[in-house]
Amino acid sequence: MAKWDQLTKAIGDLEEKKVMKILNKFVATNPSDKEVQEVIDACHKGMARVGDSFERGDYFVGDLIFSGEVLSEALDLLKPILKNDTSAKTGKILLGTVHGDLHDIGKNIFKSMASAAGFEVYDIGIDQSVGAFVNKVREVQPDIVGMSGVLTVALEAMKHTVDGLKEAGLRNDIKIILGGNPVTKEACQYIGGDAYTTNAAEGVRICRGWIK
Ligand code: B12
Repeated sequence: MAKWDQLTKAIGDLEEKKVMKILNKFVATNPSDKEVQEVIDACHKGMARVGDSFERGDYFVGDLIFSGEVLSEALDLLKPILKNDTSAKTGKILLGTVHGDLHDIGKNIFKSMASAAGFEVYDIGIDQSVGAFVNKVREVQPDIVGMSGVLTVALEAMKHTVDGLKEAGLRNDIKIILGGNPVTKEACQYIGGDAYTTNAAEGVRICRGWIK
């Protein structure tokens, strides 16, 4: 059994108490960032199991909602132990979940990790219209725009958002990173992003590379 399989299973089985017990024990060991990342990956795998159970019809929307609550609680526990690395030159990231998509757990993980890495993160929330992204880019003038989405339809919304930024004449001033499970290399090319990832830690590495 791999190290964090029990955690993955507990999340997949929606065993909130067990999840929090494992994580409280973990936090008390003063773990490294690498270890925190391993634990976040295990949580991620657990959420994929929840998704599979939902697809099979074993779980219902209420279970999805509960899984979201469990993961948010888990994240709140992990956030304070993400080390603050201020050695990187900080940049500004504008972050939001695109129009039509209400999922924000992955976005929030990226936000925590990017903040811990020294970025100033402006999170505009979920279900954000093209206009909301455009207006906030004008206001904040970020170095990077991060778009999140986990629904398949979010890919089209990301494309509209990138097109909107182009039309507003803002595209050339920013880098765009796309995140969320359905984003692939092909999707990124179609949407017109500069980079994509399904891993928050990799997303932070990419953003740091842009700010150097
Ligand atoms: C929890 C959940 C919900 C919760 C969301 C709670 C919340 N606050 O987010 C609730 C109950 C609200 C929900 C609702 C729905 N959901 Co839902 N949900 C999920 C579930 C189980 C987990 C999603 C999740 O949080 N994953 C864990 C996170 C950590 O992963 P992630 O988002 O990919 O993020 C990681 C990376 O991608 C990256 N990342 C993410 N964003 C960003 C951004 C940037 C800039 C960067 C760099 C990186 C980055 O970092 C993260 C960590 O590494 C998935 C199943 C699954 N397999 O994903 C279904 C799933 C996404 N949902 C689904 C569906 C169908 C729905 C509903 C339509 C259900 C319904 N009938 O009402 C609604 C849609 C509502 C809407 N309009 O958005 C489908 C989507 C199918 C599709 N192909 O489009 C899935 C795949 C389930 C399934 N297998 O059928 N859901």
